[in-house]
Amino acid sequence: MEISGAQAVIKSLEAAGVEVVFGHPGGAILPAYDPLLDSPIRHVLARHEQGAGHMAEGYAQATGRVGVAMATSGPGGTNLVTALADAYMDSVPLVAITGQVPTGAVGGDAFQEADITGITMPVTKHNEMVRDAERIPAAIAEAFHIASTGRPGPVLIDVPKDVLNARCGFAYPEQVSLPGYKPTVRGHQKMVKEAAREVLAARRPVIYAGGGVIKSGGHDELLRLAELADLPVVTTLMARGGFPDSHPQHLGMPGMHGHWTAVTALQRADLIIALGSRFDDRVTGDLSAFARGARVVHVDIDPAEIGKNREPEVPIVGDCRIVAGQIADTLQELFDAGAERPDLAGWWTTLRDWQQGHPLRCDQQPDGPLKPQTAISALGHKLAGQGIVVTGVGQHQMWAAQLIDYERPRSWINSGGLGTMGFCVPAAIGAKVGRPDTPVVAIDGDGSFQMTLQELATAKTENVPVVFCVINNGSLGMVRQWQELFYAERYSQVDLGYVPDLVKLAEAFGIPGFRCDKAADVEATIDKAMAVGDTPVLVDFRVDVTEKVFPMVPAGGSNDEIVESAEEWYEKVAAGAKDGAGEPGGAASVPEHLREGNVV
Ligand SMILES: Cc1ncc(C[n+]2csc(CCOP(=O)(O)OP(=O)(O)O)c2C)c(N)n1
Repeated sequence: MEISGAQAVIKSLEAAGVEVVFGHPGGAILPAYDPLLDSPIRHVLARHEQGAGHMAEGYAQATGRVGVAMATSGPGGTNLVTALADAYMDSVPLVAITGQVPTGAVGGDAFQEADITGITMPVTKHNEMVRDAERIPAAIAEAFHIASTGRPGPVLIDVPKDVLNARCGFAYPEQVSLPGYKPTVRGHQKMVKEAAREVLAARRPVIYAGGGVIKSGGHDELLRLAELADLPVVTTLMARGGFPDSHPQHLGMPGMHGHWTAVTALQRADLIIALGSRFDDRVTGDLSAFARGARVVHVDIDPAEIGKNREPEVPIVGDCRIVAGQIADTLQELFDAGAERPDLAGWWTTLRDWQQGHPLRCDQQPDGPLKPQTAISALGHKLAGQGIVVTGVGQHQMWAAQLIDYERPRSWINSGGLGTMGFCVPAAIGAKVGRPDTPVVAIDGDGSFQMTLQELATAKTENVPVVFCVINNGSLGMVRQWQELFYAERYSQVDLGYVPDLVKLAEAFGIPGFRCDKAADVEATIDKAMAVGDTPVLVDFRVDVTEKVFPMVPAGGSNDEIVESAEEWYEKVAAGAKDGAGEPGGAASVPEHLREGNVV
């Protein structure tokens, strides 16, 4: 029986097991929106295609399944680009379906035409314009296969309107075979053996776990490997939750704003076992000064990552879950055969001393301005390792990564690679749609929030009960921090000026809104917001704009130069560099709506 190309699109999504599509309709994709009405697939109507894309990402990151976004041609497609780039950088499995102007009009600057396959070529794992309706099922099956296997990523399928309207047969392929696309998942046994030998020889080893651990579902294997040889573990921004924070072998997060001990342990290691991590500049700092004395075992499913930034002594191409398991098996065999366990007692003594001496600090005064760290830590305590935290980009993101304990994979969702402000609200909606029984707390900055806050209407319409918290400092806090520290407090375009009244805004969106500006009220406010449960809520935390994220490795600096507090910064890094500048965070630089007396 013949069906339309549009029906083939929807039937293919059904055959791929899709339960929800995040999208926004328009002319060229119109034919595909009609058969959606007859499909069991749920459609979530985002207010902006960027929102639809981030929702699909949040869904994918929370569930481990492929997220799906749908948009029309031209501006619909271009609005998706940021989310696609975001998914590409963070290896998020995504399939985007876009409408295109009719085949005959392609290339003619037709109304709402954009060369979306051209535009997205560098930010998708694969893309294709389907020119023949008969190919739709195979193209979509391939898209799901490519998005979800190997190193996951976004795939875009563009379908011209005449192809959507054409008649075709329908046969969804049971299996996809793509010659030339065969990700290597098992590590080479010789290299695995080498890796195990490196572990036996090391005296200061560290497992440097990255997002690949979560993507591969390799957290149990990581735990087994770490416990087998008593190895310390650090989890990157993308790997938070991939190893339980409460585990005694966990040292925290490395990186520019990482935990002091995690940063320094990597820096002083004699062996780094990199699992699904990519020696990102935010982790290495000055690459030439990074972990100079360390040998490196690098495990990654993407061969292009290996040796890209740091040449490893032991390169292993493969899936993190499988290779971590292989290394653990091999180590076990060596131990069973009488190999001596590495003596790490001295290393652990050093690490414990560092942990004692370098805790995270926050000097909340009971009657002083509410510190963002106080609000964020309290949210973490309330969640107690349960639930999912989603953030925007900025200081609040770093505090949420540092201060909240993540006990399980897929409990922390953020935009790590691209650093996309506006990610939080839609991604949190997508996460909650995917995991409706899990509490989802969105922790956003007031700048990031104002980029996609219109999606609160989507949350309300679709009844997605996320607790949206805005860490409201009236400022583009992270940029302000850089201007304070690197530009002698010359604040340029970081004061947001008028920030909408978020409680009234909540009211306008038909959801409850709460405000909190005192440390003493934080707990009660969170309790009230979390007790709501059946509808989205918005919490406005009015916080101290002068607070800065520490520890910090100065941009481009070596990880040896990690600084733990503003006092230390001004003493060491910026000594003498503050000529003529006012007091850090002086009253004049406090945004209008946060000045004393103006908090209502
Ligand atoms: C789309 C986008 N534009 C600009 C930036 C640069 N940027 C990084 S952090 C930041 C400020 C974020 O402010 P806010 O969301 O209020 O969070 P805060 O740092 O105050 O917690 C900016 C502008 C970005 N990451 N993304």
